[in-house]
Amino acid sequence: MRTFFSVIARSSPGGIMGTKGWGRKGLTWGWPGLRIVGGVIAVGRVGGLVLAVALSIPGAAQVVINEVAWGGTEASPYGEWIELYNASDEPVDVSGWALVWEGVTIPLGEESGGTFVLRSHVIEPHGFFLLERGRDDTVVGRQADIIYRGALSDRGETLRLLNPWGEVVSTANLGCEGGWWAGEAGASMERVSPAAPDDRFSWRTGIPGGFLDAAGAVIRGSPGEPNACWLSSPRILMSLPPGPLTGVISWAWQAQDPDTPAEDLVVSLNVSYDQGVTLQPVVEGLPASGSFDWDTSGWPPGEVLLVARAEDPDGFWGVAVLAAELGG
Ligand SMILES: [Ca+2]
Ligand SMILES: [Ca+2]
Repeated sequence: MRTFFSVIARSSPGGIMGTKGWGRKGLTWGWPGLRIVGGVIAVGRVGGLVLAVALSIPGAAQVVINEVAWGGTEASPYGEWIELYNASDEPVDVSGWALVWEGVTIPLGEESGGTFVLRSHVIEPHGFFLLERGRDDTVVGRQADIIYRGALSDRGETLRLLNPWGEVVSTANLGCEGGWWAGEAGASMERVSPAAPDDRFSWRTGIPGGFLDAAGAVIRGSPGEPNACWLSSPRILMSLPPGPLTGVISWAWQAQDPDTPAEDLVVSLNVSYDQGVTLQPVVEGLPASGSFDWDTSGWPPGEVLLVARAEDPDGFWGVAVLAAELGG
């Protein structure tokens, strides 16, 4: 059974837009007055505030770069691997597609360029596709769909998934200056949700999972499996009045978690004047849901990101983000 709920919110003034994902643990998302409708925008009204949640993953060919083990494995820094995920309800034939980054092209449907072993060119609905660099025992116990040549620099790369028309279907690490949004030597970079945008809030460092590397060490990551951060990270929605924010405003939020009781979640409300690079806390130590009367008069006016952040006791976290104008 699949259920839909918000994982990360990317917002427009006067509302929030969340994204849809799948869950294996039966979590359902609830917000009074909000109708969750797969594939469309659901709009509800909460205490007079307009709440909009974009739940759409465009139906066809929704394949994402879901995990990037740019730092290799414990066995070898060359033991890189990459995971794609088909978020749609249909199989996707990736013949003619390619995964590219600086100096590297990996065709997904033919043995050419960086691809020297091709075992599959169809990704099943809600299925995973694993690319291993160099050899199939980079990840032991999970057969690679593709074995490829090409290195990911520790100094950062932008990965792009291209369809047969050369259109960019998905990216990973776009906009990250001089490094990676997450991951480290021996640990992957996991997307927090297949539907999450590619930005600084959307990636987490992998944790030990169920697979071994070529030297028998546990891989920190989830090759060919749902991402650990997806299965464990809090989801949060928030709501603010529309228009420029002046005076005292009501900032409301609601967080849920796939595997942690709501009472164990801790929420903070934050402002960023630098596109999320740094967060300035407005208030911390909040419960999983509620509202806060925020006096904006003490904050410099300007374009900001408002970030509601929920964290569980294991350190998994999720955010809702709203681009807004502080009126001063
Ligand atoms: Ca994974
Ligand atoms: Ca959790």
